[in-house]
Amino acid sequence: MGRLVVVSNRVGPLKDTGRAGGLAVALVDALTKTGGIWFGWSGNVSEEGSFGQLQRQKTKSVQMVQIDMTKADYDAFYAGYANRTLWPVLHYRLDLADFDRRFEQGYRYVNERFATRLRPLVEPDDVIWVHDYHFLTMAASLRSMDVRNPLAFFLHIPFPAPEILAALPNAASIVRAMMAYDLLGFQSERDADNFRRFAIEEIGATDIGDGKVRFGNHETIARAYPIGIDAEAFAKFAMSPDARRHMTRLDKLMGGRQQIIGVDRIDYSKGLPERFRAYERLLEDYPENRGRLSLMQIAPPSRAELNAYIEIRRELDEMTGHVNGRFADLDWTPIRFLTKSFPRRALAGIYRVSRIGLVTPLRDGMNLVAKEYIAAQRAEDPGVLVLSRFAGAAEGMKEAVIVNPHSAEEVAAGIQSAITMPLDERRDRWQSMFERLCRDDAIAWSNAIMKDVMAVHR
Ligand code: GDG
Repeated sequence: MGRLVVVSNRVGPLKDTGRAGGLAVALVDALTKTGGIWFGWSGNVSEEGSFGQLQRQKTKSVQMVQIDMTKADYDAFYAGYANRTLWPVLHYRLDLADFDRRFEQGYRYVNERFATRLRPLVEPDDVIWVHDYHFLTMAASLRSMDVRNPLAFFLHIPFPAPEILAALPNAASIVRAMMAYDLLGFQSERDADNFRRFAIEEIGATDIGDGKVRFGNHETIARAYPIGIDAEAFAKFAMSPDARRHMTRLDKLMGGRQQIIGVDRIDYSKGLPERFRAYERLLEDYPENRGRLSLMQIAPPSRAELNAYIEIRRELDEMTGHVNGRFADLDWTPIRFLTKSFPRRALAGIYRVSRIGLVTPLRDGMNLVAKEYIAAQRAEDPGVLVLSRFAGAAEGMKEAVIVNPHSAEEVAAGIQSAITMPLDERRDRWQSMFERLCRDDAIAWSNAIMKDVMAVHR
C-alpha cells in the first residue's frame, strides 16, 4: 500500500497534547506507518473560504493540510446540514431535525470544494480514507474528478433503520453517492445491516453476500468495523502521576463513599436528563444509597451555538439543582455537574476511583468512554460498567450491565446491581472485557479497514 490520505472535518493534533481523543491517536499512528496527508477544515471562517491558501504543517512523515470555509459554508454545511440535519436523523431524532434545502446544497457544495482542493495532492498509489457524516458525498465528487484510488469511509455515528432515514429529503440520492466508496465502515452490525437494507430496498442495490452490495457495476463493502482504543496506553494513563493526583483529591473528597462517573459532551444523544432522572429514582427506590453514592457528571459543552444544545444544558442545570435540593446533606452532594473538560490523564484517574461507569446514551455510534472506563480499572478491584443497549459498544461488551436508558427503573436497578456486585463477579466481567479491548484496539481497527479496502479495490 502507498501513502494514506485521511480526510476528516477537523484535523490533528499530531502530537499527544494530553487532550486529544483516542481517534486522533489511532489515525496518527496509521499515518505514521505509511506516511501521508491529513486533510480537512482549519476550524476558521474567512472571506476566501475554501479558495484560500492551503495551510500546511509537517512532521517527519505526516503532513496536515487544512483549508478555511466561508461563513455561508459554515452555516449551511457545518451548523446546518451536518449538525442540524444529519446528526439528529442519524441518531433517530427526527423531531429535532431541520430540513432546509439550502443546507443540503451547501453540504454538497462543500464536499465538492474539499474534493477539488484535495485532488492535486493525491498520488496514484495513495489510499484515501474519509471520516464521518460531514463527507458522505465526497467519494462521488472525487470519482467525477477522475480519482481512481481506493476510497474508504468510516461512519463514527449510527446509521439508522431505513424507516428513519427515509424521512430525510433526498436520502436515496445521498446513499447513491455513498456507493461511490469502495468500503463503508460502520460501528456495529446493526448499522451495517441498516445501510445494506436501505441500499437494497430504496436504491435497488444488489446484496452479493459477505457484507457486499453492488450498485450499477460497482461493488462496495458495507461492514461493521467497531472502533477500538489503545487500551494499554489508557491503562497506563490511569497510573500516571497526573491521574494519581486527581485520585488522591477525589478520595479525600469522597471520604469512603462511592462515586458513579459519567463523561459526555453535552449532547441530546447522550441521554443526560434521562440519566439524572434514573439517579434520582435510585435514591428514591434504594434509599440506602443516600449519603453514600454520588454521581459525578463531567460534561464539556459542545455546539453551544445551536438551540437544541442550549436547551439541554439549561435542563441539566435545573435537574442538578432539583436533585441536590431534594437529597443533599450537610456533608453530601448527590450530583456534581462539571461543565468543563479535563486532561486525558486526569480523566483516567477519575474513572479509576469511580465504582460505577454510567454510559447511557439514547443512541451512540460506539461510545469510547465505555471502553476507557474499563481500561482504567484496577485489576484487583475493578468497577462496573452500566451501559446502554443503544450504544454501539454494547455489541462487544456483553459483560457490562446492559440497560434501557429510557427506563429510569431499569437504569436504577442496573446501578443497584452494580453497587452490590460481589468482587469475584466484577473481576470476571472486567477481565473478559479488558482482554477484548486490548486485542481489538485502535490499530487493529484501522488495519482491518485498510486491508479490506485494498482487497475490494483490486
Ligand atoms: C463520536 C461518536 C464514537 C470527553 N470529555 C473529555 C474528554 N472526552 C473524550 C472521551 C472520549 C471522547 O471524548 C468522546 O468519545 P465518545 O465516543 O464518547 O463520543 P463522541 O464525541 O460523540 O464521538 C461516538 C466516536 O465518535 C469514535 O468513533 O464512539 O459514538 O458519537 O475519548 O474521553 N477528553 C478529555 N477531557 C474531557 O473532559 N481530554
